[in-house]
Amino acid sequence: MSAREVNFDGLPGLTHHYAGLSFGNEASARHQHQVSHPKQAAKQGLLKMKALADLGFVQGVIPPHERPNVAALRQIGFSGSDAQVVSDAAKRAPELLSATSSASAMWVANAATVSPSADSADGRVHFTVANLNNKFHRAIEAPTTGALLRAIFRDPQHFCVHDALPQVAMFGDEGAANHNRFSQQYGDEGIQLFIYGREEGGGGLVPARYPARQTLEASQAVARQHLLDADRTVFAQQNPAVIDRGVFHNDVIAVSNQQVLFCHQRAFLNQAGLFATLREKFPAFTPIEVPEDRVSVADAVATYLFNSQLLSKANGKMLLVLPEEARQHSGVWRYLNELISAQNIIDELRVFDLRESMGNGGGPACLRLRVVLTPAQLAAVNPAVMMNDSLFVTLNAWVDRHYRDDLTQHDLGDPQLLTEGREALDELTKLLNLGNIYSFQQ
Ligand code: SUG
Repeated sequence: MSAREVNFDGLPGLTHHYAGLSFGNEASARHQHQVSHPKQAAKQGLLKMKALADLGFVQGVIPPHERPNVAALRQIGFSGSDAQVVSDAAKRAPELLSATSSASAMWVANAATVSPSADSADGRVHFTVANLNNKFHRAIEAPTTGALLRAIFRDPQHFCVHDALPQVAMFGDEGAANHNRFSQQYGDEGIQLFIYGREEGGGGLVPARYPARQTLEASQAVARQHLLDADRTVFAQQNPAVIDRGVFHNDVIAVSNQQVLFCHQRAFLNQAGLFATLREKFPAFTPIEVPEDRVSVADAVATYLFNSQLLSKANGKMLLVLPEEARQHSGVWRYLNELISAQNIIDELRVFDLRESMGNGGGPACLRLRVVLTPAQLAAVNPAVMMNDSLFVTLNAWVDRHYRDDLTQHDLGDPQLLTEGREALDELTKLLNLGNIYSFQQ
């Protein structure tokens, strides 16, 4: 058997709520202070994982982080017992309690950048934990992300998990959401495409309204760290104009799989030049470019058409996994159905209700981290995190036992929520055989 792509999905945590924390992510701003449904969020995520596993795709799960993050609150001046830290923060700085309670670690496309062993000089799978330093609530994810990845990809003979890049703006790194890889077969040596929003040290074009989170310097550092062949690595700038329209990560406007890049006409700066470079390095490169007059950037952002998963099926064709919002939009849905009959690569659409995550700007592709693995590497992954019938039942029952139905920002000040979270995660680490990874377990 040859290498295949394995998707690891982040499980929404117990404190999933709508805080409006991500300037530049319009869904996050729009849903600020709405009531969230953590139990439903987790169940929607589990349903997607299970459905894809049932279709024969290899699927894993990545657990939530401990929230509220009491250590982060202590670092910014709150003190006393853990319960006092939480209640004091709720009184004096509810927005900081909200940030340190965000369940944003569910969007594991931002957990790390991953390079398969076929592309790395030392023949190992490399992960660089993303520092996510553009937003406070996300910058605090890195240490736990590193611990989780090391508990899942344990064997240093096969896997190398690098810590996050330095936590400064120059190295702003948002992980796999700004990274694509092209290869004919997954196990072939590929071409890696790193997409950045700005060059810290250069005077290039930058968005005027919203932040460009990923820097060229960060992408270059990740490529160096992953021991990639410079001739097979491409760096390209995202179109700053679309960042200003709410495309805060490249995976909101483009998705790749094997030889295919499905993207909007306005995704990249100098898109024609980029396609020519990719074709030169990889003659099989096949772009499927959606014109603005069929789907506007605004509709792409509203429906998350491109935040889809493009998955290779056993029949040699590809499946596009979309959020329900793409089906609800008549123009986008019409375009998708025409696309299916107009080419012979993508032959199936599947739609999932991920409304809880979508409310914060997280679609199907945000919720998953792609890892290409050989059979030997897959056998070395912690087997307890792989989705199957029994894990699905176990995790649903775990969610039923521990998650609240509704949550508002006000509820975050309840110290009982911290206790509920710790009890749940303590149990989860046992279910998933992860060892003691959370700070409350140390
Ligand atoms: O970083 N939203 C996340 C969404 C991440 C989506 N990921 C990808 N496109 N790969 C973000 O903006 C909002 C949290 C809040 O406002 O409560 C948030 O963090």
